Amino acid sequence: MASTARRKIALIGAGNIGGTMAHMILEKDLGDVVLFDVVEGMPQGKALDLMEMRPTAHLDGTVLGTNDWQDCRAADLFIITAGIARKPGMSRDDLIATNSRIMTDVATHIREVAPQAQVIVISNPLDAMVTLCKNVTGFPKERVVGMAGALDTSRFRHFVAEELQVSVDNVTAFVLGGHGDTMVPLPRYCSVAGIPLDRLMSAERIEAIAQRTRMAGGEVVKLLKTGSAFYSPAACAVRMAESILRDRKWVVPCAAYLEGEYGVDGLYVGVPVTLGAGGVEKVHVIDLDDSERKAFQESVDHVRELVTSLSPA
Ligand code: TXD
Repeated sequence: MASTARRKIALIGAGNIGGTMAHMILEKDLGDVVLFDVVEGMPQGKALDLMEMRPTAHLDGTVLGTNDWQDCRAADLFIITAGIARKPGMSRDDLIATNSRIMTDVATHIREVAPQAQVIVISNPLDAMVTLCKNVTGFPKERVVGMAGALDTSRFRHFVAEELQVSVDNVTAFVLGGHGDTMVPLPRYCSVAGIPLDRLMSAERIEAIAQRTRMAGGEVVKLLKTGSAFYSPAACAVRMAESILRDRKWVVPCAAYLEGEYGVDGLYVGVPVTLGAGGVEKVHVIDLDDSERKAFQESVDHVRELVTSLSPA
């Protein structure tokens, strides 16, 4: 990726998250956006609306809405939300059959139009979709990463900040494992301005917040009724994109392909990684106590089961 040229960012899926990311990318001026969807007119309409916002918002970047894969040619970064989202009563895993077909189609096109690209996958069930994307593109593990832990962490931080009435900026948190109800919030690694969380909150309150975090996606789905969360997932993916495109080297919990780290081999699992120009530049391995290791293992087992159930592409 040349450092002087404007970056080309292709958003595959122009629905709730895709459209919101286009807006956020323009505001941050991370590059020029291609907003792709299979629905005719919708990405073009959103792109036109965003382009007409630019004079008033003083923005220079461009957004192109399209149904043509050729417009995504040589993009530096793809962010994939293509697929269907949850409705009340559905689990993320219920989406697997439909979204596997869509992901196979999308990844095949990416391989063809931009073989050097970086890819961030958002579509659910996340751990299975990011695996499929890596398998179909054949891209190295550094260049295909999944967004989930960033969102789970953001939710945990919000709940802690709200309860303690402190700035969200002061709260750090870690959530490991798969993006599902088996995710593993790690309160032991959470702090408020450096103060360990257990000095500020009872064990019962911490566990209640960890549990709310596990179910937080469903809480939003239940309220919205017609789809799932989109502002917070969009912000998390755009932060990951910024770390990659601007080589910020932020440490972010992401679904990364493990080859021995945490005792896991050949599987995408949520772990803290350094994100930079090289994509996933480092997987950080942290100590887990017995109960954390047990919960992590259960989450890994669930991800493995889900990935094994993927029909051959
Ligand atoms: O943390 C996370 N990873 C997530 C994931 C958090 C929240 C939501 N998450 C998942 O993201 C959710 O379960 C969905 O699987 C995706 C996208 O969620 P979004 O809310 O943006 O869904 P929409 O609004 O339904 O948008 C999906 C778009 C829609 O416009 C379809 O027409 C399009 O995907 N679509 C396609 N685009 C391109 N190519 C193909 N083949 C295609 N098929 C559908």
